[in-house]
Order: sequence, then structure tokens, then C-alpha cells
Amino acid sequence: MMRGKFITLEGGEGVGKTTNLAFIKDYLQQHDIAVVVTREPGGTKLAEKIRHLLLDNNSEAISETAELLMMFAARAQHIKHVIEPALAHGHWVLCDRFTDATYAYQGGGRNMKISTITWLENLVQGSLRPDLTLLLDAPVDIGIARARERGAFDRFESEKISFFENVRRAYLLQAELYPGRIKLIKANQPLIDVQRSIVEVMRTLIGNCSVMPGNLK
Ligand code: Z5A
Repeated sequence: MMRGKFITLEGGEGVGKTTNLAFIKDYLQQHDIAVVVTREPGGTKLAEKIRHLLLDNNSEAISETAELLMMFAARAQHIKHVIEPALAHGHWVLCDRFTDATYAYQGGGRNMKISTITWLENLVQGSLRPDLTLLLDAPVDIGIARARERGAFDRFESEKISFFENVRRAYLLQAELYPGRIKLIKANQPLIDVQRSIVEVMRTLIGNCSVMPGNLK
């Protein structure tokens, strides 16, 4: 059986990851591709518990190191119990955030050493890397305004604007470092245009798969 493709969606607050995840899922299913949709931190029972701890605004102060290790602990569970089995069965995996978020939030936002993140990435993931990452990028104020319309803020959403500016810069640096894998999508345009750009990228990925993965509908 042919291994599935691993696609991740990244970007700062309110750039439209959740909205476009549903769109991409439908697009893949229209092409008879079996797709597993998941998210980070989260995706398994234990990882969702860790997510709850990480996002809880009322918890004791979480140290930067603890936050980083919790992200990777959740990721280790997620890879072992969801991502790897799905890919091995020929399913495509569509994940709302993955390790680029760690470089952006813990690296850019919290100033954790990049070499430490890379060390943990290698430990937890081995050779697993996304086949494609869609980085939705928009000016911080636009994304935050969209996200905050939803109401109560979680622990990350309560950060200062400068934190999100650093996160955005770190994401853009990742895109510069990995131009083959990370495709930048301008997210401050009308949704229809964002989705047009996404389809262009997806078409190339699907077109490059000479044989479609297993579990065709
Ligand atoms: N985190 C981390 O620190 N380190 C890590 O390694 C990982 C994660 C994996 C999880 O949040 C938190 O964990 C995250 C980083 C941290 N921090 N925060 N905050 P999350 O990913 O679950 O949630 P989020 O980033 O806060 O996502 P979000 O606010 O839900 O944003 P979104 O999913 O990108 O946006 P959306 O819900 O699709 O859209 C927001 C609104 O904008 C909605 O009303 C849409 O209808 C609207 N929208 C979307 N696109 C458009 C366009 N183009 N025009 C107009 N309106 C639009």
C-alpha cells in the first residue's frame, strides 16, 4: 500500500486555519482521497488533555520549558497513535498545526533555543516531516480581530501584540528555510481568493502523485 501524504496548516491567530481545513478536506474527498483530519496540540485522548492544560488561562504559570515539553509530549502520542498509522494505511493526514508552530510560538514567541526545538523534533519525530505545509499569513491585527470576535481568550490568545509579531516573523522564517515544503498563502484576502490559492497548491500535490494512495472511495 502506498503511504499517504501528510499536510499541515499553519499560521497565527484567526488566519483561517479551521475554516480552510474543512475546505481542504472536502477538496481531497472530491478527489477520492481518504483523509484523516486532526489537530495539535491534541488528536488523541491524552494529547487533548495536554491541550486543555496548555490553553487553560487559569492554570499556574507554565514555564517556557514545560510548555515546550508538553507540546512535544502531546505530539509523540499523536504521531504514534494517529498520524503514523493513518499514513501507513494510505490515508492522507490533514493536521491543524504541527512543529512549525513550535518554531513559531516557542521559538519566536517564547524565545526558546532553536537548537533545543530541533533536538526534540528529531527525538520525537524521527524522519517524519510534513509533505506539504500551507502557511496562512496575515497581518497580526487582522488575524487577532477575527479570532477575538469569538469571545473568551485562551492562554495564548491573551499574549501581547509583540508576541504575535514575533510568532509571525518566525513562521515567515520557516517558509524561507523550507520553500519546497512550505507554501505561503495570503490570508488577508477574501475567503474565495484564499481558497483559490489553496486549490492551486493542492492541484500540484495531487498531480504529482502518479498513483493515488490506497483506500480510494
Ligand atoms: N501552539 C504552540 O504554541 N505550539 C505548538 O507547537 C502548537 C500549538 C502545535 C492552539 O490554538 C494554540 O496552541 C495556538 C498555538 C499553540 N495558539 N493560539 N492561540 P489553535 O490552533 O487551536 O487555535 P488558534 O490559532 O487560536 O486558531 P483560531 O484562532 O481558531 O484561528 P484559525 O483557525 O486560524 O481561524 P478560523 O477559526 O478559521 O477563522 C477565524 C474567523 O475568521 C472566523 O470567523 C472565520 O469565518 C473568519 N475568516 C477566516 N478566513 C477569513 C477570510 N479570508 N476573510 C474574512 N474572514 C475570515
